Order: sequence, then C-alpha cells, then structure tokens
Amino acid sequence: MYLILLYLTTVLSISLIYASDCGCHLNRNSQCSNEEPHNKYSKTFNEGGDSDTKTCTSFDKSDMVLIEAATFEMGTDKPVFESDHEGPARNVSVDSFYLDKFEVSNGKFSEFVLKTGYKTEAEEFGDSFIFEMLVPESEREKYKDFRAVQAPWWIKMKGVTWKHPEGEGSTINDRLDHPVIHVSWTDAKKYCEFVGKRLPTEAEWEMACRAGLRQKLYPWGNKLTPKGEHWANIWQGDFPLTNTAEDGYLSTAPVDSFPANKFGLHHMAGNVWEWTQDNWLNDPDAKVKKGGSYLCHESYCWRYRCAARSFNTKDSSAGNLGFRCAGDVK
Ligand SMILES: *[C@@H]1O[C@H](CO)[C@@H](O)[C@H](O)[C@H]1NC(C)=O
Ligand SMILES: [Ca+2]
Ligand SMILES: [Ca+2]
Repeated sequence: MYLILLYLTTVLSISLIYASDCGCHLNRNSQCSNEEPHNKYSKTFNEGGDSDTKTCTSFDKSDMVLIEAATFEMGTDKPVFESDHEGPARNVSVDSFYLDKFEVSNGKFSEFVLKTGYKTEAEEFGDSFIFEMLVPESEREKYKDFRAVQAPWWIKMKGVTWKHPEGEGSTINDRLDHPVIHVSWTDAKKYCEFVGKRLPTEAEWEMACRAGLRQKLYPWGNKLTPKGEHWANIWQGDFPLTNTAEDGYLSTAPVDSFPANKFGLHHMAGNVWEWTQDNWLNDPDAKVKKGGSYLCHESYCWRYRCAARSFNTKDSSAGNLGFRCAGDVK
C-alpha cells in the first residue's frame, strides 16, 4: 500500500519552500519565545518555518503522560516484514519526555486552523487518498478509474481534506473526537509546534507503545483479543472486501475509546497510523509512521504491532494516517 501511496504522492508532490523560522514563535499559548508572534493569526502561517524543531517546555500537559527515561528493546528479531527493517532487537535509551494520551482529534486540529488559518497540503493539492468503501455511493462510478495501481482500494478523490474526509458533501461535525486524518507530515509538525510540542521520535513512540513490556507484539501483550475483547481498532473480516467491524468501527474511532496501555496511551495500535519525526532509511522526504490503522488486517498489513513500521513521503496524506505530539521535559 505505502509503495503506491509513495509513488502517487511523489507524482503529485509540489515542493513548498519554507523560510527558516521556529514554529515556537507561532504558539500563542506558549512562553517559549519572547518574540512577538508576528503572524499567529495570518494566512502567512503556512509560510512559517520548516527548520529543526525548537524545544519548548510550557505546553499544556493535560492529556499527556510523562514517560520516564529508560532503556528498552526496540525492534524485533522475528520480523514480519523484512523489507520494513523491523529488526534486529536492540537496546535503545530514551530520555524522559511527554506524550499525548490521544491521537490529535478533529476538534483540536480545528482550533489550530481557526487560530492560524493554516491550510493543509491536501487542501493545497486538492485531493487525498481515501479507502474505496468510504467513497460515498454517489461518487463511486466517477472515481472508478482513480485507483492506485497496485492497491486498487485506494482512491485519489478530489475535495478530500481533513474537514471533508469523504469529499465535499462530508463533514467532521459528528466526529470532532475522532483523529484528524488527511494530514501530511508537515501539517502534523506545524500543529505540534503551534501547541509548543513536537512529533515523537520513532524510539520514543515505540517505547511508549510497549509501555514497559519486553518484546510483546502489542501495547498490552501478545494476545490480539484479550478475553475475547477488541483492544485495537483494526479490520475484521476479509481484506479488502468485507469488514465486519466486529470491534465497532468500520473507519476511525474516538481518540479516547478502546483500552489504554499501561502508560495510559490510547490507540498506539490501530485507529490511525501516526507520523514520527524520523526519516525512513535516511531519506529526508520519507518519514516513519507507526502503529497501523483501522484498515490493517493480519492477512495483509499486520502492522499494528509495536515493532512494526512503515513510511510515507512527507507530503502524503490519507484517510488512515494521523499523529500525536510529544513534548520535552526540559
Ligand atoms: C538489553 O539489555 C538487557 C539488560 O542488560 C539484556 O538482558 C538484553 O539481552 C539486551 N537486549 C539486546 C537485544 O541486546
Ligand atoms: Ca475496526
Ligand atoms: Ca494509532
């Protein structure tokens, strides 16, 4: 799937040239810069920096957990997808950091857009990738030839944005507590910087996913459905034909639903993929994403494991890809 996304979004991609600037300046709630936030309400927010993330410490820590510095075993010696470089298992040390308990919701992203006038990359491009089953019935015929070549269940649909996840006729009004989707890595980074935070590194994300457990598949252990219950929003049934939605959700679920892991974090596995700060194999235009999504099934995309990893180009967006933010302790 990601190869196709990569291909198509590369074809689509335009390069936005960003002036060097610190996102922290743009955080009206933060004390991390003494400088006047010169363009905090203006449309020029879009042109603000793409520089290295500056650290801030005065962000809102409610709905975040403090994760203590630790050494943990990252990756696995039993990789499911060799080409994803899931292995080998190795000890990695991570400093203390804060992490959002939840994926960033539509509601939170709306506040950000209201304050900044930020326009996402999907809004600039005019389209985004959507899973075929979620294309409104009335639009299916029109979009039948807009399929991704090797992953025909992905449709590149016009007018699909974070605000209109299934195109122009759709809204997020009834799912403000669901994760924001159709956001690129750059969009995610801008959001986190605006609230005085940053994207987590892959190591931070994976340590948080494992929540102190050693070499377990999932954020809670090795059993996918403990006591027969669904602990992650993924795909049940026969991918990509039938999703029984036995876990209650065909698409995204509220960010605070399903059990949290031991660190109090929701949806580290499933719901939506989450962007991390890291480059994929040293390619600065491709970024690591973690956790799998509501479209993942063991038969096809068994990537709702803590060790699993994948990537997209940083300007890609899709209906199953979101993010959460991290913050520095000092
Ligand atoms: C990580 O460190 C622990 C404790 O020193 C050790 O038992 C374990 O074998 C190490 N794991 C790897 C993969 O090197
Ligand atoms: Ca589901
Ligand atoms: Ca997730």
